[in-house]
Amino acid sequence: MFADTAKVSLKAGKGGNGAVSFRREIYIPKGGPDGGDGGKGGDIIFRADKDTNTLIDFRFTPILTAEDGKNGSGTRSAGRSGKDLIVEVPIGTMVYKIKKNTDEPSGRSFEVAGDVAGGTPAGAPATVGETATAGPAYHRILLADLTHDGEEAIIAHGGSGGFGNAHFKSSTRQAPIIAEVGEPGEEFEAELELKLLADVGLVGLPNAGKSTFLSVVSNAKPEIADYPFTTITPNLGVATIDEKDILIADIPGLIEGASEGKGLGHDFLRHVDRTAVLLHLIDVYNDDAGEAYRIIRNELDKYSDLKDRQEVVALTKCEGLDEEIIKMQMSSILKQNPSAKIFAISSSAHQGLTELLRELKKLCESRFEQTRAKSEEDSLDEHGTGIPTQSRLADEDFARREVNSEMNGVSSIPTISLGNNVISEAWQVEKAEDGKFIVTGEKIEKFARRTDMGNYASVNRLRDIMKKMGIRAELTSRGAEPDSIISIAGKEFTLVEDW
Ligand SMILES: Nc1nc2c(ncn2[C@@H]2O[C@H](COP(=O)(O)OP(=O)(O)OP(=O)(O)O)[C@@H](O)[C@H]2O)c(=O)[nH]1
Ligand SMILES: [Mg+2]
Repeated sequence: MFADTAKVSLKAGKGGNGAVSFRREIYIPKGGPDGGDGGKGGDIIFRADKDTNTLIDFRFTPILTAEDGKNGSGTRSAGRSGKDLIVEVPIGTMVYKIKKNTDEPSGRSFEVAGDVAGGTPAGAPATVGETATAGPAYHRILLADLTHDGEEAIIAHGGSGGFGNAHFKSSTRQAPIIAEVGEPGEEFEAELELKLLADVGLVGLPNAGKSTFLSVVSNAKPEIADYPFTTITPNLGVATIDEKDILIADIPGLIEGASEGKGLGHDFLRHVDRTAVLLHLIDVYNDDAGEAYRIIRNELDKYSDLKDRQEVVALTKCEGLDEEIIKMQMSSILKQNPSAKIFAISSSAHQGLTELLRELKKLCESRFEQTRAKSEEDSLDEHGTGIPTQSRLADEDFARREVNSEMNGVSSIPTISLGNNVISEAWQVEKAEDGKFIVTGEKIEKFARRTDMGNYASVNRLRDIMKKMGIRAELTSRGAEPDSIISIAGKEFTLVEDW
């Protein structure tokens, strides 16, 4: 079975706890603090792999977990980091984080109007309600678009390990008994979507001769038969023309209503979505080639992204056929589209194939030139994220193969992942109905997650940090009393110790 979408639950490793420990040596009765740090939790990394073809495995293993970091110990021994989990996916896999629109940031137990901290990672475009599978009230955030073999992206970050008490020694604190706990790893639902990347996408009615064409011009060996919908999963093949490789994708035949999901329709249109050029094949034995052209063209026009894609038309099975009939079919197509470029070919007799492949190559190259010129103008897309827009991807891939053969591969498409390098110091205080004060904000939540709540000294350190960040002053001005409950990232404590 072919699977081109999948949903998975991801849980990156938790960071190990830092240790509280003191040196004990024969001649040093009161040694200094030597508690080591906890190890980092393992990341979940997705890697594009040319030998993986479908997302089917994720239907059987929908939960992916990376290893936790180990706790630190005495003699400044750091805990071992958790092993990263490497997940192999097909080339062309897009990874989205699913975010329910009702999702609350960690630790929140009530609704606050407006946007909340810790939502969309900086720069990542959020797409609202793209698919029906995750229900209406959610949006997806693109984390990575893995477009070439071996490309990797960290999808879920493991938590940092906590500092051991060796870190907390200062001139005024000679024997610190505090250590941090490890942070939890990122945990969320993700949606995977596979979109084939090719230079040329084959479209046409069932039985038009698409798979036969692919089998003759490329190394691919698709199934071919004289009945509709022989092809039920996409095939990829490489055709070489004038020392240039063209990657061609063959998809199941389209029928009227395909853009609304009829036949195998819509699911497969997405696979030609990222191709630079469409090759529209029409069986010359159709009663009316113009009508066959119109039906497919109509579906492509309704599938918005394909509307303006460059197109070449070829009448198939033309071997031994009367010139007059071929001309008649061509003029019928031209009535539908006066500027259509039409070739007459025969895959079985190998006629007209070289000319057609040359034309496809020319169009792929000119499309690539155009996009290169455009991307020089605006090297970042409209979101300023550096993520190439989808229509650009096929071209970049086309270019990359050229570069690969000449220079052994230096270009790469940038991918994004949940970067947590820049931590926002901003925070917010809200008073909940039950009288608790909820503090949110990336940095303070990070500290709170690392605080060992069972250790009064650690909690006091968190209180100190709140004071330094100005949060305490705000709490007091909002009416917080010493015994008020403060809640940060799900951890609760009183504003002042011993209340
Ligand atoms: N005479 C002749 N027959 C051809 C030619 N190309 C394809 N055919 C025949 O047309 C029939 C359909 O070919 P396929 O390549 O399976 O057609 P398809 O477009 O892939 O069909 P689906 O996968 O069902 O959408 C098969 O019986 C082929 O042998 C050709 O150049 N000449
Ligand atoms: Mg086929």
